[in-house]
Amino acid sequence: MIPKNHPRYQSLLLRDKVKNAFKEGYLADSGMIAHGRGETFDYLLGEQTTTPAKEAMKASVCKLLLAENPVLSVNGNTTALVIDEIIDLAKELNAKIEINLFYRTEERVNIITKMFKDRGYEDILGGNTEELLNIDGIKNPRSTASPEGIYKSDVVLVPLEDGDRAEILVEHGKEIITIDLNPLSRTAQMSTITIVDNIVRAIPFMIQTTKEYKNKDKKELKLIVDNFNNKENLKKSLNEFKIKEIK
Ligand code: PTJ
Repeated sequence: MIPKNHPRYQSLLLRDKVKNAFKEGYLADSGMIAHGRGETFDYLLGEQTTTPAKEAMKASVCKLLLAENPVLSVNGNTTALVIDEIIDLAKELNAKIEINLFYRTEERVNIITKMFKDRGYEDILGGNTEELLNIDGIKNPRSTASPEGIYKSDVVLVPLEDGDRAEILVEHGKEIITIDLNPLSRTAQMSTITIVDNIVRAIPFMIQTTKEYKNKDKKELKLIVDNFNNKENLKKSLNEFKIKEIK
């Protein structure tokens, strides 16, 4: 039991979620390492959502609202940290959710599928009973793609991963939005839009933004997307990392 007055209460709560997810069998062991890496970057950001991250999220929401077949890809860490919020975001955006694991095992996929279904979300894609296709070029189990989801998607949210999937999906004509606290990760560099923020703050912000934007004129959404430059925004995000002075 973490005392509420502990100075690192929020951070320890997230660690607990990650540890429990590992014990429950759906978070990869490497997922705990990934979480630790994320914590470090978040510490340096002051554990706050920055202005460039907000700009990236606004552009992302516009892109997802303008998409024909938007998909939110979920892995073990995303499920552990924000399963309820991802379901809310998918509903607000009218997007699909697909399970896509780097360390794919039947058992992990079954547990995550059940977690979504237990929350009343029946249409979860990427499960074990589905006939999955493969995205050429990705030489790992993460290449699976649901024919109704990532395979025919035009815009995909791919949070929390550092690898080659984003660039291969981009090569296949898809627009990729990532949430990654590390602005230097390969995924952050290769994505169409990079949100440098903690996923636990980012998804609620995106839900709120979707509610505000979803009745806007398409032209207005397109203008926000057109005025967004990911390279420039990534540079601004990198400048937000400050080593604080010791008092
Ligand atoms: O569930 P699986 O099998 O798909 O595996 C998932 C992990 C996360 C283990 C796998 O994709 C992996 O190994 O990821 P990496 O290469 O460690 O990349 C994870 C990225 O997410 C790193 O750049 C971290 O800084 C970042 N990250 C970690 N926690 C958060 C985060 N970004 C945003 N919010 C976080 N809470």
